[in-house]
Amino acid sequence: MPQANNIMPKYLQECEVSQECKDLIATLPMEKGWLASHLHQYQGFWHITRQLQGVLSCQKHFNALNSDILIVTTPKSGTTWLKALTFALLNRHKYPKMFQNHPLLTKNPHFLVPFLELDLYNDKDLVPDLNSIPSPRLFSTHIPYVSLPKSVIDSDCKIVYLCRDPKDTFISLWHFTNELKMEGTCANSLEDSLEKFCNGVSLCGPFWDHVLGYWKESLEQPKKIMLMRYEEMKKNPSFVLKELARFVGCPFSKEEEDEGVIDDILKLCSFKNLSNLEVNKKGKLSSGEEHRAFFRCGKVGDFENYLTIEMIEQLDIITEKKLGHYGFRF
Ligand code: PAP
Repeated sequence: MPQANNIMPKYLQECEVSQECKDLIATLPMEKGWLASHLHQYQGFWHITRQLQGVLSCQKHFNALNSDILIVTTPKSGTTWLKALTFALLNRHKYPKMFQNHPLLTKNPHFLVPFLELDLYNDKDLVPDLNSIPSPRLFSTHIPYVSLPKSVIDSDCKIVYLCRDPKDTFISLWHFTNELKMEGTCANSLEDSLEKFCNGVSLCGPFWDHVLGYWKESLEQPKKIMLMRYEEMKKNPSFVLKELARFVGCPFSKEEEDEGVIDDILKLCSFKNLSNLEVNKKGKLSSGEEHRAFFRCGKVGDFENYLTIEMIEQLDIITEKKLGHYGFRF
């Protein structure tokens, strides 16, 4: 359901950007956005204005530490879920009673694991002081590999990358952007949106280039980058969670496994549990998006309910052409 009142939410308002960002925008290719009015193509990828400001700021100011963990995702690939899982995993000793006083019961995962470019570095004048955050610091981003801050590349921080079959990613994005439109404005048609998506013109698109950038690097640097697929997480969540725990340097002990800690984390972070919490049914992000918009159906293969055979073929052909050649398949 679109936003019901007529006060324009923050995510739809034009944000103030620095002079540097303004000057840059004047030189960049521009397209009409899915939701915000403009998308700007920077270093090969499309960003809304607010995000571009954040990317520039992060590139300039973010100082990654070796102990940092960075969740990187293509938008709508399960970011909210992975944030919840990683937060619960890292904080399991601090909050052993997962169903009593856990922060995930009262706070949305996006609040607990902020986006670098959209939350922490989104103010053109303010550079956040992140030094007091205890290690390991956990952040997230949608920034493509080529645009990551240099300190992320140069440090030993860990990157957990998540992507999802583009057919489901696309359908999720299409629903999400229509959901967030103001009441009374036209919805984006499936056909027009698909054309844009296939042409690479989507949030942090081209989708396939985003995946390829991290896929190649994950092969080169397996200790630094772990690549995950939404479909694998759905199919074998406990295996993936154990792999994730090992990768970020806090593997589950035999005792924890026997005590059911893995199952507890999965239950706490499940679609059913998170989407039914009061905070996720009623709350909003500071940028105005309603939390419930991040919990639609959480299924693999929902695209079959929306895409024609021709549309499916179109997306599959691009995927095979752009990623199959590099040995990557969903
Ligand atoms: P973001 O990239 O904008 O932060 P993201 O969390 O990746 O959003 O996208 C939401 C998708 O993850 C939704 O997919 P759908 O539209 O196909 O339903 C949402 O339902 C799904 N999702 C959110 N939480 C969970 C969860 N706990 N388990 C599985 N899927 C989830």
